[in-house]
Amino acid sequence: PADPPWWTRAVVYQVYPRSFQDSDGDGIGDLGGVLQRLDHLADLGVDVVWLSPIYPSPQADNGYDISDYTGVDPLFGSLAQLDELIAALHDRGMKLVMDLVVNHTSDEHPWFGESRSSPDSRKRDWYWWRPPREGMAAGQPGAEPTNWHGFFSGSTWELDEASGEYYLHLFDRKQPDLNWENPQVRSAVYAMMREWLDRGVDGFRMDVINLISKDVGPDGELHDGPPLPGLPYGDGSASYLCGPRIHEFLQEMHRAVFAGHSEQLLLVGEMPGVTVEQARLFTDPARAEVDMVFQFEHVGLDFDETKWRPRPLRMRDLKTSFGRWQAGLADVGWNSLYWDNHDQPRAVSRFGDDSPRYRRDSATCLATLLHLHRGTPYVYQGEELGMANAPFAGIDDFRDVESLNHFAQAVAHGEDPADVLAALRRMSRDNARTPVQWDASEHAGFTTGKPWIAVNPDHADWHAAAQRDDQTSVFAHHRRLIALRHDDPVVALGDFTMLLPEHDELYAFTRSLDGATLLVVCNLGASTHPLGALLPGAVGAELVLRNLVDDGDPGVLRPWEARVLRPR
Ligand code: ISL
Repeated sequence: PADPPWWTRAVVYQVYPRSFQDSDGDGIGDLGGVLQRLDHLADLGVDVVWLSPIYPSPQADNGYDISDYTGVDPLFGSLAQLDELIAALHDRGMKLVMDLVVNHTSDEHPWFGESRSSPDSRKRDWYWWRPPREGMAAGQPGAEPTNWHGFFSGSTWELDEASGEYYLHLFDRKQPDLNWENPQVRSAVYAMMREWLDRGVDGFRMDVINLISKDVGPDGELHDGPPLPGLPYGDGSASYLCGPRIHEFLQEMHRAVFAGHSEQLLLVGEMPGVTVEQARLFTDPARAEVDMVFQFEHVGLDFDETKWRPRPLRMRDLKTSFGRWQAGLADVGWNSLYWDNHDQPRAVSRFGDDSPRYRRDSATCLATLLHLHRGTPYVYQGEELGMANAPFAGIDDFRDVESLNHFAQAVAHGEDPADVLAALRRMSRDNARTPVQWDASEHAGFTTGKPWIAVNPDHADWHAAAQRDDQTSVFAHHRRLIALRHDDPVVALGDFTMLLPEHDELYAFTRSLDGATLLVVCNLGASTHPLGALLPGAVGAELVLRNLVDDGDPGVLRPWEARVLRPR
């Protein structure tokens, strides 16, 4: 049989450039900063860097609102520096994956400017323009073409006074949705992607790529969704999550952009709401769509209807979910594995225990659990240091459009501001966006200026400089996990079997390949558990890797202890 793809052995590191390293003192991270920190990535041993958007952008959504797909925003540096970064990574044997944001552009993209200029514009149909609801006047409350609630609160429709028509924006009003039904839009996107590949980039992380196909009727009809409790909007997701032409579009993209060299590339689709069944289709190599997807099930287990209604995670839910994804993509397709990214609160605070006593142990326990699954692990900047959620004092400390809009909308609808703030503290994306903590100095070594969002005060104790040469650090543990995946084909390719599915604190599984087996046992809690009775094979087994600093009693699993074992 053919060799397994290179990315089955790879670990990806996500750089969110705005918060990684500033090189020019303006308080915002940039490409010069990434270039200064390549040793950190090489030290960690990652194979791929995924770079969040650096393209020209009004920064309404920190660069996920792109006004020019072909350049670099001066805020982040220059195209020459990007070329330098590609070359420097390649020199060190690493690859660079760019963010591809093509569900929408910025409203300041020339395509949208032309589209908005007149209903007769040649690019009018490049976006979703619709008249007010039948019998209603433009601008009247409820006159929006559909009742959809946007990802960032409010309606998904914005009125353009000049034409009296609305345009669709699933995210911010400054992020109008491109109309993928229009073949000119698709060829323009594919041409742009080919240019980046010609420049040397090694693949794409495709932003909300399962939202590009909308369920539109033959006469352009779009449909209302079921009402949302307490809001004057409905849930439109049935009209845009994995819409009717999504597979057709991705296959067309693959033929137009990747055909002939896809083996060297990494293609990962970010797909909110994707199911295992759909993911099998997206990642089946025979269908030539993407290599893997980011699914959202496990990061939706700790809240009720919306992320702003958090509740504790139940261990059984986590096992059922991960177990189903491991099984569902066992014979076909491939998983991507993540706890953290720039949209999620910090894992050690969310699923671990960030109290001084257990922060190191729970961060390394969670990492062990994740990296030992079958799939490609993604490490988000700072995760390798055990970075935690930030102590935001009030609404003025937040920067993210999603958080700010939600606060305004919830308070306007009568929620208690203190409750809304409490939810933001737990779930806001800004938790992941505080600057990377490089050292103990005033701004954590991130900038010599004033950081665009406050540095977490815990950087005095939690920073890279202290961890790099400390074999017991969260950083050193990540380095060992990454090396283990590189060295042991069982970690990369072994079959996954969940053990103890009902247990409330222990998460255990085996990985097996060609007669070799690894047994992974993780204690996701603060009590001690005897292993002998639960997993007899664990007691006499050879220790491959552990997260706690000393061996301990092989028959007992201590709080937040994780062990990778080779049964004899
Ligand atoms: O962050 C989320 C959880 O509330 C999602 O709603 C998130 O907006 C969604 O996962 C899509 O994310 C991607 O597209 C957005 C951008 O804001 C995110 O940063 C990006 O990762 C729009 O481009």
